[in-house]
Amino acid sequence: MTSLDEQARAILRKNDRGGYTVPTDGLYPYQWNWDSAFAAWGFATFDPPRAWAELETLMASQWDDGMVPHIIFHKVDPGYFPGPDVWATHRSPPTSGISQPPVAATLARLIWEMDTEGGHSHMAALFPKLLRWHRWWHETRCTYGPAAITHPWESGRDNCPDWDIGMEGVDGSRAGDYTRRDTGHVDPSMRPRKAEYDRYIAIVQFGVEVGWDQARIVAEGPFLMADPGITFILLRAHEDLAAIGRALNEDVTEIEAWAAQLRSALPTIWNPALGAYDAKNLRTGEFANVLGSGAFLAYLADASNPELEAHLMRVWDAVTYGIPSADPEAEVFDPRRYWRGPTWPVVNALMAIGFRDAGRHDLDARLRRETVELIQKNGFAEYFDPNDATPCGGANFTWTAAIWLTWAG
Ligand code: 2M8
Repeated sequence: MTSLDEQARAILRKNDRGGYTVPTDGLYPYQWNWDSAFAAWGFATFDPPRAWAELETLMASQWDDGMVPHIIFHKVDPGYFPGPDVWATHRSPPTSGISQPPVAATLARLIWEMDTEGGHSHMAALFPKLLRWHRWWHETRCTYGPAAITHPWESGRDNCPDWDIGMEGVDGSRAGDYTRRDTGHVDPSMRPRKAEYDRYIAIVQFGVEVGWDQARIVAEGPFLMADPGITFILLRAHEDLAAIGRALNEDVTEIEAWAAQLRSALPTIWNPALGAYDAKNLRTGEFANVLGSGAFLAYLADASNPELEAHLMRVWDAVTYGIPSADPEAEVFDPRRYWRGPTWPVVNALMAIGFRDAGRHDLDARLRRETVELIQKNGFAEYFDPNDATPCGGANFTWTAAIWLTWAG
């Protein structure tokens, strides 16, 4: 075990709040959905029971309609905004009212492979919950074909340029006065701008106004965009859930049908003008015309092609470290501003799962080498400048530690 392995384990232990892990101390004091699934994967390398507990705590906050919320506010902490009072979902424990990228089934399958015997009963208990969550995605978010998001936060890639055209239609002036907390923890120039935050809050307020009625949010809400990233993550997760179900002798016909339907919708998010998968404003039918890391998650769902790969190599060669979250040759590229350019070790790890499964060991080896270099040079940061490796956002980050233990290190 190297000292970086030890540091990574220590980060997971330190961010463990008992049954759930926070993304990082201070900036993110609650349980986040996809961060938690990555934390579980990391724990599985040295403490499998703790890995299962993480997933169980996450799924315990599932809503009656099947949704698994993006934040669970176990213990109120004034260090984060917007807190449970703003979301007003009236759940116990309080939660947000949107979801996040459904990586849990994919990572649960990997965790089960690492803990086959000990994990059997845990996997059997989690399966029906994951099934209900996937049904929720299929029924409420895939009505247009690809997976739709109702808030940029739902994508996990909050302020990436993909959402700019959808955000133009959101009236941020409704947000009123509020105090951000994120900019007190980290350099504000690395965070979304105020104009974006006003709109984030305005979309939350709409959810509160309609009592978090998901059908109304999809039909009438201020923001609705097709997300290539979630589409590929969900497609892959459907396939992993079906594999889990088959191993448990469950009937998986329904899951296979969801996967087939989602795969058949992929041509609707292929933008011929861009030569790549693209986000689409579902209110107007307009493409974002933005190349981002969501498109490259196609590898995770075995949905890449030579045209997309040419773009991948172009954007990757344009930076020094890892795959950037936005196209470095586009005007909007901003190498340190959160999801508008930086490279995210956690997204690199997801892409690498796809590279490996496709037998693309060349791509996996390069991505791994560059991600290792970032962490060796500058620690377990939330994300990095892809040009000069500057560590950005929060330090001692759970998912960066987790992907070190499972993939990079
Ligand atoms: C970021 O998102 C939250 C809102 O959900 C925020 O900025 O306050 C994103 O990077 C998201 O993908 C991540 O899950 C979360 C916690 O790490 O932080």
